Amino acid sequence: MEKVLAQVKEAVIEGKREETLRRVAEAVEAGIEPSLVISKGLTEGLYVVGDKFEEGEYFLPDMMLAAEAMNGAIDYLAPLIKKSEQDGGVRMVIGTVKGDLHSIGKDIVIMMMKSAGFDVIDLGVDVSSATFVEAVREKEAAVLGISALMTTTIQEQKKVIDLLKEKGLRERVKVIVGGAPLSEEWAVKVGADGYAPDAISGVKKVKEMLGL
Ligand code: B12
Repeated sequence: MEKVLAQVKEAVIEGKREETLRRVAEAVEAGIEPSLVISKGLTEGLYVVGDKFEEGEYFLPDMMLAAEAMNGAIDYLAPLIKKSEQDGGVRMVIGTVKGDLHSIGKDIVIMMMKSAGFDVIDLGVDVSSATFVEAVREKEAAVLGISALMTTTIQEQKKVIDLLKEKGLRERVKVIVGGAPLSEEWAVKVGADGYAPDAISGVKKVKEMLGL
């Protein structure tokens, strides 16, 4: 199992879409849980790509190739993630903040929330505070998820929460924030109800916040 996951990770680092898909299929055939293929193979690969980019070894096109490889694999894995009906009906609105185009982490959170039975509305990326708040109101969401991947965009999470307060909607919805640069302290600072470092703990956290 270690070996095949390492091969998945390596294929993402190299930005090889076909190779990534082939390795992911091998992992699934070997009986490895799709969620583990995502967290221990694909995601770890992307984190290495991020480090290489930061160190100047990789450039934007390398990061784009890796992201494409990851997205192809996610499309393949999504239908394999089992659906559970237990929490059916609880509505969540989620998006990535304004100025931020990173979608992969958010999409994995959506996949896991859906597999746990939540009804998820995806607002996409580069979402303004006004759009988040309007969606919470219009969709009568019980949960709002706000993703931000850059130190230059995480402040937007506070703007969304402040606007919820201003519009008198803050008490109606539980807010969870996520994204690689965040921490528990950050979540408290921006006034969220919770934070989770990854999609699986995100599902747990949301259930806990709702008392499910
Ligand atoms: C892939 C990638 C891209 C892709 C994105 C493709 C896409 N469709 O998403 C592309 C190539 C487009 C891209 C562009 C850029 N990127 Co980029 N990118 C990355 C990279 C390598 C991986 C991100 C990723 O997908 N990770 C995998 C997923 C699974 O992990 P995740 O996003 O962290 O999500 C998990 C958790 O955080 C959590 N989570 C996430 N959201 C939420 C929400 C909720 C509610 C919850 C509960 C949990 C949760 O759960 C997820 C699943 O477990 C990161 C490196 C890194 N360390 O993050 C850089 C990184 C984020 N990018 C960076 C930069 C600088 C850029 C660019 C500015 C580059 C440029 N010069 O143009 C642009 C910005 C574009 C923009 N305006 O947004 C920097 C940001 C630095 C900073 N200031 O903080 C990073 C950190 C790379 C680096 N080390 O320098 N990028």
